Amino acid sequence: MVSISAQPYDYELPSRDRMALVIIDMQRDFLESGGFGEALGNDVSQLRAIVPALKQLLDTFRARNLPIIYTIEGHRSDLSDCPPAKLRRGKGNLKIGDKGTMGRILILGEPGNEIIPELHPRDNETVIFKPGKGAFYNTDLETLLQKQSITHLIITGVTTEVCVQTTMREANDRGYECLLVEDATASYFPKFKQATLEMVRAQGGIVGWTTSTNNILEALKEYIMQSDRQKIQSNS
Ligand code: TIU
Repeated sequence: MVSISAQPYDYELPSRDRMALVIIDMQRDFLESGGFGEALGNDVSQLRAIVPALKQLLDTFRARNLPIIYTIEGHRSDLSDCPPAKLRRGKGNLKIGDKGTMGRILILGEPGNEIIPELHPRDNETVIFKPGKGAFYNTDLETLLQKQSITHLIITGVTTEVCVQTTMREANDRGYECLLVEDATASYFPKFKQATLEMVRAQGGIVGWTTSTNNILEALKEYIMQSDRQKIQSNS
């Protein structure tokens, strides 16, 4: 059994294909000027700090053919999947569906809705399009995870206290073992990120665990060596 050093205690990894890297909403809408994040009044530039850590995780999962799931927050062009309350929310000049410098704000298929180029999904990787903050609400994520027997989710992306935390709580209630990667998640409000990390791992990991990218990469090296050894033994 391989464990990742984590808080509030070590996170035990399951057998090889039962864990997935989940990359939440790393789309231009939240990271670039002219998108939804800026329309809500945020300084979007600060979210880019997590891109190198995310790239390292992505490269490692890709190199080992481990499952990767991306999410994108967005709505149909006729806004039929956007509750009026969500549409009304915010005080900026631009609302969901309005035309911005990257196309219509938070609309599926628009340039602003794409995942940033550094993390762009490959054709064989899963993308979940979600109308809400949580990745389970009105999506087929749960069906997909059950079909692949995935039980462990390594959770990353933006923003920590909104879509990331909502998704992690939804997953926790459904019985998934969730590990939030501290340096691969970001918020427009650093103090909200910090509070989220603390509340997730409080009370003996009431919502899950937190750790660093380095701890994951270290543990995965050991994990891959062990599973390669087992394969060699079972073939001999
Ligand atoms: N506004 C904000 O912090 N986040 C969102 O609206 N969506 C996500 O977190 N993806």
